[in-house]
Amino acid sequence: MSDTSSLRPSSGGRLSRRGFIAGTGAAVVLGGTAPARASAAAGPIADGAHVPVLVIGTGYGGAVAALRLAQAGVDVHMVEMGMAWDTPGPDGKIFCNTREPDYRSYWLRTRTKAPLNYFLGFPIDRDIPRHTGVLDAEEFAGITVYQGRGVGGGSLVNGGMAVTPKRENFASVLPTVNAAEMYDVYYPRANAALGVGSVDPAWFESTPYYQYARVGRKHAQRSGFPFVFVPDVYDWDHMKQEEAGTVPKSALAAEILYGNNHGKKSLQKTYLAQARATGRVAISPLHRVTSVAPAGSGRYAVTIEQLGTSGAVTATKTVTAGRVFFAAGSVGTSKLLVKLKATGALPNLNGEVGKGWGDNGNVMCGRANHLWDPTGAQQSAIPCAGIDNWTAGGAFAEVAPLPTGIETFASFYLSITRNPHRAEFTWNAAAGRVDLSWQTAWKQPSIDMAKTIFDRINSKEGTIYRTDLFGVYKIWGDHLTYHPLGGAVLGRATDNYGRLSGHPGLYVIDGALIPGNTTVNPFVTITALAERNIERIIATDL
Ligand code: FAE
Repeated sequence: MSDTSSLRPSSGGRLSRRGFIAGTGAAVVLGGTAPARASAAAGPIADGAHVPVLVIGTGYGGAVAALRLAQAGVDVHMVEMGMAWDTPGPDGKIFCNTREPDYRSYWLRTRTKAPLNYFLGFPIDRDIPRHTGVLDAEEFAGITVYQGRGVGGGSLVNGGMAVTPKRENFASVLPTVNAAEMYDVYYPRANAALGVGSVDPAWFESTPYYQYARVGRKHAQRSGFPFVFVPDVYDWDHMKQEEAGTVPKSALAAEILYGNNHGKKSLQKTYLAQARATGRVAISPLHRVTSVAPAGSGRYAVTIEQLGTSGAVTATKTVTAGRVFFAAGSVGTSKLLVKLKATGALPNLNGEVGKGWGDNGNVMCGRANHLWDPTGAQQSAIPCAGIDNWTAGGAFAEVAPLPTGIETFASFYLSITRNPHRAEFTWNAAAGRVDLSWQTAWKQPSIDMAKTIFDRINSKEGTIYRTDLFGVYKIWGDHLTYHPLGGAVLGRATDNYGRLSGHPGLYVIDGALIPGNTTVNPFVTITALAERNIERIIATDL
């Protein structure tokens, strides 16, 4: 895929549909992979075990590392703090939907913490049983960071928007990485393995489920903004069948934030399915890494807590590994590294660890449409389009769904902006935790950039901002991010391929490598960068 093919200009007319690799379960196993091996198929990791490679986390970076290492003949054990998400609950479903959050929704909370937490000015959060649910709303002093918990990481809860940044923006993100290699080799590799595809433009025009996006397009275009279709890893044929009623509804039944039961090609169906099929990759869910320290002979001792579904620690294990890949996500990896450096477990990490963290400029808002511009009671939970004002105003706005099941007359947007602020993780010895220096006021540049789009649209349409979605008379969702990035930045905390300085055999391979912004939704870039780095590491280190 070229850089320009990820975002397709929308004229509202017919555009050819992009093909994608169907990526479900065993059907996508690469030819020539090894037969299942008993060693990797065994259960959770045992206390005292030694593994050649241990991967912390099962999101994008971890999944790429595990698959490519296994294909190179290396046995890998993945340790994941969240659940496996392979067993249906009492209602026959693995995940709950956004309208009825239950015990499966949140990571160890007794009350939901919905990103959009008010409606018509009233709070909508509700009590839930404490459980190792799929979405973590992790609270720091100035920001709530939403993350996926479970085998598949963020791929379990995200919108699946699979965006390759414009090539001219890439150098501003990762200047030390050869862009030609990324766009010729690693982005195409990542997009293929993730199963990225795009909505059928003809169906887009006709289905009631994307009326909200068509209204978003009309308003964007009338104000002169480029409106673009955005690829996604959802199985678009499945979505059409959902509308036809021939398969169970999933995207069309408000399944997104707390998991998707059918059409989304999460990592469980793509990279991780391929990795498992090699027979060389084992995964221990409900296992949380708390320490990594040198153990002599080039090995590392890894301390792991086994968790019950109430969050209680049921066992503590120590294993050794020849190499350890930190793939716990930007926040998870940064917190571990900062703690391990400060407490002396990994004393040789350099002073860049914990630095360079950003929120990808996320800010949310809604607009109140006129009564003659309804956005639809039926809305697909999977977004498929956005407004591109990156060059002129520093904002790319995803036209987001609001799948409440009733007509809201609201247009809802998640903007990604060029926010210049970067925060740092630090060890708080007194409290025994890692803090993050982000301040809520640092969202102001993001708000200003988002306003370059929405002030103009409101002025043109004669509309106003919604003030009832994030509090009482509050316009901006400026308290959160879905896109944590940085904390162990490539070329600073690590070398140019993710090798941590000072401790040979330790690597970072997730969103922590990216310095705070990707200019678009981040997981394709995280995946492509992981593909690049692991190829080099396999060639030179193993
Ligand atoms: P990630 O996927 O977060 O995986 C890290 C894994 O490590 C998780 O499974 C953790 O549970 C696990 N872990 C953490 N600490 C430990 C520990 N100590 N021990 C063991 N396991 C641990 O990392 N991005 C897009 O590109 N498009 C979208 O449409 C999009 N929508 C999003 C919507 C929501 C609601 C959210 C929350 C995120 C969204 N994202 C989206 C962001 C995307 O999911 C995120 O950038 C990636 O998942 C980050 O990938 P990593 O591999 O860095």
